Amino acid sequence: MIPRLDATPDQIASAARRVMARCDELARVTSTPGRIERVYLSPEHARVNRLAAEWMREVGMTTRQDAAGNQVGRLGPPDAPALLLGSHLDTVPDAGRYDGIAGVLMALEVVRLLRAPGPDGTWLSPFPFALEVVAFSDEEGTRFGKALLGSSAVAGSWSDEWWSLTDAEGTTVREAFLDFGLDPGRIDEAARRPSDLVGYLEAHIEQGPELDRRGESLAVVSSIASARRFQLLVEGEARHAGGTPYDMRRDALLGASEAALAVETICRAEHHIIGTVGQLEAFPGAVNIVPGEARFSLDLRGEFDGERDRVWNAIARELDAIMGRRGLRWSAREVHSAPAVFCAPLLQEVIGAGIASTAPVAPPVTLFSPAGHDGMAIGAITDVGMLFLRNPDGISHHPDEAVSTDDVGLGIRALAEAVLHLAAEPT
Ligand code: HGY
Ligand code: MN
Ligand code: MN
Repeated sequence: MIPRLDATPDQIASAARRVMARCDELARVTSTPGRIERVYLSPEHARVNRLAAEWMREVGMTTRQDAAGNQVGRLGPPDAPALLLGSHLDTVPDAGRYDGIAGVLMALEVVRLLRAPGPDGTWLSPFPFALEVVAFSDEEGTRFGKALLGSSAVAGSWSDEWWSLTDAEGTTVREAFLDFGLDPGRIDEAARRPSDLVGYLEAHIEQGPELDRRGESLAVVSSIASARRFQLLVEGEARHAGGTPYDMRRDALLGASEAALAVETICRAEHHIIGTVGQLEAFPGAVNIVPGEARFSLDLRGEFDGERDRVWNAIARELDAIMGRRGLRWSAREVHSAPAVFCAPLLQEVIGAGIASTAPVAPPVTLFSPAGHDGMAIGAITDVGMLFLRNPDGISHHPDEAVSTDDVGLGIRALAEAVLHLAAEPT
């Protein structure tokens, strides 16, 4: 017999209101007044870690900041394997206030609802496993370009190449670690062994329009898109904007622009393949000089790694053709790569059961996630499950990103019920 969550509607509503209020509080911790921006190993990262630690202790957890700057709370026997709950607290530039943040705070409310009273006012995990909440520190990769740095350290897949990555000011990851008070030499201490873990469950806003279009609040996630990110360089020849006839021009910006349109054309013809050029810059960047150089980014995702790579090869062939026609040269540097992660069937099942406990729609919606998540790294060491919350209009990575208090309440209940279903599993 699977125990049902013992929580009144008022308790759920109060938990949801607390999540929303704390999302607002964390939104005020930003490097850029008037916008939300919080990047890895920044003073803002340190401040939200302190707030998260305070809220973890408030529900009875012991807390630690790990060797990669992730904030971790734990409830339960010191030597038991842990079920990880959580998401990330870092943001993109000019971000919304729920991407990642809501998932960390909802995880804390689930712990508050599920914890069991221990001796002397302490709180315990009522399960044969411990409950941990992880606030990952760099899911977006905003500062150094490589995403999932925090969760990669937890997965034990940190690469020494990353120490020399630099931010816009030229600060390396190594220097940023030292500035933040972390010891690069101890990064391996952040790694968790598969035997330490029962699994990883993450609640996250959908960051797309599917649930809104279907009029549903929650969804099970089937898999998380694989990702590759590139920085591309196009080289032509800077020349006088007035005196240079078109037939003599090797305009790098036009080559890059044609390339960006080709990415859209090629990806639109595919299924579950998404390519985006989010950055484009011309050099030397004067109004009266034909751009001799252009740099642009490519964010390429796919449901399957092989499909994604096939499309990258098609894009590369088209870039050869475009630049050949224009007398330009191009090159690409890959700055991030992460495999697709398929959510574990058992975790999909318990999340589906959790959703069904909130509204007996049959069967719960299941969605592929074209958005990336920390589960892409954590999937290397344990099973991953994700719960999506409706994100009205699907707008995200934008200040208008939204989620309703009611849907947060349904998500908290669904996540808590999912944990109860998992705990009832014989294995
Ligand atoms: O880019 C993504 O999909 C995620 O929000 N980092
Ligand atoms: Mn994001
Ligand atoms: Mn996110």
